[in-house]
Amino acid sequence: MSFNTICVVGLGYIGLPTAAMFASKEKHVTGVDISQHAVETINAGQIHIVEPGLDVMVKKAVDNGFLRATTTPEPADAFLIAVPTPFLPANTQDSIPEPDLSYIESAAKSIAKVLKKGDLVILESTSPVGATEQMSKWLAEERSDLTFPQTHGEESDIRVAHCPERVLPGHVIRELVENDRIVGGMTEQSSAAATQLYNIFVKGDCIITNARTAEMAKLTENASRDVNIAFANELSVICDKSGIDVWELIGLANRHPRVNILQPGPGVGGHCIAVDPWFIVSQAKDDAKLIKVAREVNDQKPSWVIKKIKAAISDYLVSFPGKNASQIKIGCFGVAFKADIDDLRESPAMAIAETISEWHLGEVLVVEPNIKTLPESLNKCKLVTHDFAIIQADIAVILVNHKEFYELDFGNIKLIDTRGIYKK
Ligand code: SAJ
Repeated sequence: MSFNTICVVGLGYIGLPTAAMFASKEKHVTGVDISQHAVETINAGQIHIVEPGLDVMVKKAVDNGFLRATTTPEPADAFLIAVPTPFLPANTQDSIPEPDLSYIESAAKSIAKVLKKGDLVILESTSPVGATEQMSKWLAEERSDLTFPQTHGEESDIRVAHCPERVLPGHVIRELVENDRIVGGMTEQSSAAATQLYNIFVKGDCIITNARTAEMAKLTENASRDVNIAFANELSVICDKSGIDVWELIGLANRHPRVNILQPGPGVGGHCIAVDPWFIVSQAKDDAKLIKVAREVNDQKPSWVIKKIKAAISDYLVSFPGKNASQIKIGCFGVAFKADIDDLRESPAMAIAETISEWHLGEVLVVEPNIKTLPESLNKCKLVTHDFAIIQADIAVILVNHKEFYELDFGNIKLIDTRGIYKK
C-alpha cells in the first residue's frame, strides 16, 4: 500500500493540522471544505483558525505545492473525514440531545463520486457507536460498482476505519505526532492500512481495535473527564455551603496515591467534553444514568455562579445603603471556554457574562486578554484591561484561569473566584 495522495474533508481544528502534517511529509494533500473563505485563505498560505504553529506549517505546505484546498473532493489513495458532529437541540426540557450525522453523510456522498478500488476511508470525527458502519453504507449506496467491508469483509474493494482524534486545542501540532492513536478498522485490512497511513507522521503507538470500540473509546475519554469535573463541581457547591475551600480540599484528597479529582469551575465548555457524553446517553437512555447526571451537574453550574453574583450585588447594597444597583460595576475576568485560548464558543464564562449584562442595571466590564473586540452578544459590556477593571469594579468574578490573572491583587473588591486561583 502506498499513500501518495491524501484527501482530507473538513479543514477545521483537526482536518487542517492533519492535512498540513501529511503535506509536511511530502504527501500530496487535497483539503476539502464547504467554506469558500477557508479554501481561499489556505490557498493563499494563511489559516482561518487559531492554533499555535499551524500558520507556519500551512504556509510551507502550500508554498512547496504539497497542500491545496478545494470545495470538491478529488481522487486520492486515502480519504480522511474530519467534519463536525454536533448534536441536534433537545425538543423539550427532558429530552436528550441526539447526534447530528448530516455533515458525515454529505462528506461521504461527496467522496463516493471519486472513490476507486483499493482506497482507504477514515472517519476521524467524534461519532456515536455505529457511525462508521453507517458512513460505509452511505458510500455503498452511492457506488454499487464497488464492494465495502459490511458486505465483503476482508475482500472488499474499499477499506474503512474509525480513528478518533484526541488532540488538545492549543497543543494540536505536538499532540498529533506524539499521542497514541486508536485505529478501529471495519476489517483487519482496514486497520492495517490505516496504521500504515498514520505511521507517516505519528510517533505514538497505533493501537488496533474494531470501529465500534474505537468510537466508544473516544466518547468514554471525554465522558470520563466530564464525570470527574462534575464531581468537583458538586463538591464546590457542597463546600460553599459549609465554608470549606474546595480547592484546598481537593488538593488534600489528591495527596492520596489513588485519588485524582479534577478542578471545579463555572461549568464545562468547548465542543467536545460538553457534547460527546450525550452521544453515549442518547444511545443508552436507560443505562447511562451517571453520565447523564454529570452532564446536568456541569450544565447547571453557570446558573449557580449567576446566583452567587446576584447575591453579592444584594449584599453590596446592604453594606452601602446610599448606592443603587445601577452604580455597581461588575468585572468579569475571562470569557473564553478555558484558559489561555481565544475561543469563546460554548463557553460557560460567556454565558454568565451575557446573562449578567442583560440583567444587571450597572456597568459590566469584561477582561479577556486573548481577544481584541467583544462579540455582539456582549454589546452591553465594555472590554477593558485587568488594571482598569480592578480600579473600577465593585464586584469581580474570575471566570477563566488565564495566566494573566494569577498574579493580580484584587485588594478589597468583593471577589467571586470560580477557578480558585486567587491567593490573598
Ligand atoms: N475543565 C474544568 N475543570 C478541569 C478541567 C477542565 O472545569 O479540571 C473545563 C474547562 O475549563 C473547559 C472544559 O472543561 O471548559 C473542557 O476543557 P478540557 O481542557 O478538559 O478539554 P477540551 O474540550 O479542550 O479537549 C478535550 C480533550 N479530551 C480529554 O482531555 C479527555 C482532548 O484531548 C480531546 O481531543 C478534545 O476534548 C476533543 O476533541 O474531543
